[in-house]
Amino acid sequence: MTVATRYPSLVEAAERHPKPADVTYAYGTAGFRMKANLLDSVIFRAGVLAALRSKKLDGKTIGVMITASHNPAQDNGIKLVDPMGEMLEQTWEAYASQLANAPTIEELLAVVDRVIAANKIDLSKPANVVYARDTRPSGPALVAALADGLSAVQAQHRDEGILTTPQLHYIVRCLNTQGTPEAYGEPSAAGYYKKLADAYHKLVNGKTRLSPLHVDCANGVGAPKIREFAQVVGEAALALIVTNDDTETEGSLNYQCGADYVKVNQHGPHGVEMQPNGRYASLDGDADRLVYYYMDNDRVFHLLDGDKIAGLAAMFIKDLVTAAGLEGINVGTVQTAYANGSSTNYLTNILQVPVSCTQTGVKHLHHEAEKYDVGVYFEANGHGTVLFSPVVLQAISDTVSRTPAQALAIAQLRALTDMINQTVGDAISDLLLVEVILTHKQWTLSQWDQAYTDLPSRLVRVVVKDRNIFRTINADRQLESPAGMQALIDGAVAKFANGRSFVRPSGTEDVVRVYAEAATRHECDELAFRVAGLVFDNAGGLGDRPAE
Ligand code: G16
Repeated sequence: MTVATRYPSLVEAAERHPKPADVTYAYGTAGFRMKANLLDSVIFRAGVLAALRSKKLDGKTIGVMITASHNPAQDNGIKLVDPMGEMLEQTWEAYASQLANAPTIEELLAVVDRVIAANKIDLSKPANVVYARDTRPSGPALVAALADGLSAVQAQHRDEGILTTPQLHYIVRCLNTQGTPEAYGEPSAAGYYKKLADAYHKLVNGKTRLSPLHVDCANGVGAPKIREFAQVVGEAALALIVTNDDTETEGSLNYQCGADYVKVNQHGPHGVEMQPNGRYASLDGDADRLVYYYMDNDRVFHLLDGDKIAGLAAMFIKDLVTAAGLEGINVGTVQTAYANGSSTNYLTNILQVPVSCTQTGVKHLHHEAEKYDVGVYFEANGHGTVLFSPVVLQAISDTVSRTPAQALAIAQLRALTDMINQTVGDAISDLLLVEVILTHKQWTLSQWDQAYTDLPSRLVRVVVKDRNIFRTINADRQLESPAGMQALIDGAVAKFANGRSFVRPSGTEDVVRVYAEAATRHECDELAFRVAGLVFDNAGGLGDRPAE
C-alpha cells in the first residue's frame, strides 16, 4: 500500500506547503537551518518523517525542536530527536534531506514510499511525536506547518510550547523510559527543574555559597526558563542575576550577546556592565551552550569556554571516581578541531585522560563519548555534556562503601548523574555542574582559569559563492576539496610558531569558517586573516575581502 492510499489527506495537505522552486535544503550540523520564510515545506515534511521514524521504532516518541539556536532572529530551523533524547540517527538525516528537496508532490510521495520500503515500516503501527519551539517570531507558523504534516499521516502529537532545546530532549527520553528501570524523570519542564534542583541541593549541601552569577540569556528562551528554574532551586542555594532577557523586541535574539557572540568576539555581551572579578556566563539562543568569563583587576577580559568547562568537569569527575573506589572505570574526553591546543595538552598531559577528536557537531561528539565509561564532551563553543555508561551507573549502585569519604563520593557521583542532562548539551545543567565544582573548590573564575593558558585563537567567517565545494577530512582538520587549497593553508601555517589553522563549511550558516591559533595574538590574527584571504581569493569569495 502506498502512503497516499493509506493517508488520502496527505496530498491535499502537502499542496498547502509547496517547496520553493530554487532552494536546495540540507540536514546539516544541527538539522535544517536558514531564513525562516523558506522553511514551511521543510517543516511540514519533517513532520511526516518524524511520524515514520516513530512507526519504525514501534511508536516510540520522537521529538521535534523548532529553533535556530545561535543564528540571528530572522532564521529558524528544525532538529529531530530520537527516543533516548539523542540526535536523529544519521541515515535518517539523508531521508530528511531527500524529502525536503522533492520538487513536486508526486516526487515527495515517491520518496516517502521509498523510505517506508527501505525500512520495512508498518504503517499500521502508532506514531507519537512531541514538539517545542524557541522564542523566535516565526515559531508559531512553523509549528502549525509541523502539526499539519503530523496530522496528515495521523500521528499522535503534542505541542510542548516554548522550551529550551535540552528540555525537549529531556522530555523525549522521559516519555520513552517511563515505567522502565531506565526511567529518566517526570516528562515535563516542572519535572526537569525538580530533578536538577534536587541533585544540585545534594551536591552543595553544607558548602559556602559563591557570589551571584550574572547570566546573559541572549534575549532568548533561556531567560524565562532559567527564571523558572531559579524559583525552584531557591535563591539561598543559587544566586542568579538574569540579563539580556528581552524576548519581545524584534531582532534582539542573539544580537551582540549570547554564548556565540562572546566566544567569537572574545569580549562581554552588550547589555552587561562587567565589573572586575564579577562572575559572568552566557547562554545561546536555545540554551544548549554555555560559556563563562570575567574581567581582571586591569579590566582585561578572560573567557572560560567549552574547553575550560571540559577540563574542570574531567578533573572533578576523575577525582570523584577515584574517591568512590570505582576500579577500572575510565574517564575520557572528546573534543573537535576547534579545541585550543593548550586544552588538549592539559587534558592529555596534566589530567592524563584520553582525548578523542571528532568532526564538529555534538552528534559526533556524543557518539564518541559513549565509548568511555564516563565521557566528557564539549565543543569549544560551550556545547557539551557528560555521559555515564550503564557500567558506571551499575557500579555506583553496587559499590559497598567502606569509609564515610567513599560513601560521600558515591552519593555525589549519583547526584551528578541526575543533575547532568545526559541527552544533549544543556546550558542550565552545565551551569549547575560548573557551580557545583567551583563551590566544592571555593574557586573564583580566575582560579579556575589558571588550569592552563589558552593559545591565542581567532575565528573568521568568509562568505563564498558555494560553500558546498568545501569538503573536510581527518575530523575537519584538513580539506580534500577544493583541490590545492590545503597545500596553500599548510604553506601559510608553516610560517608561524605553534601555528594551526583549518577551514570548514558551516553546517548552520551560509559561510565558510576559518580557525587559527598561534603563539601570540598578533601572529594568530595574521594567520587567521591570511588563510581567510586564501579562501576568499581562491574559492569564490563574495562581498568584502576579510580584514581585521
Ligand atoms: C550547532 C551544533 C554545534 C555546532 C554549531 C556550529 O550549535 O549543535 O555542534 O558546533 O552548530 O556549527 P557550524 O560550525 O557547522 O555552523 P547550535 O548551538 O547553533 O545548535
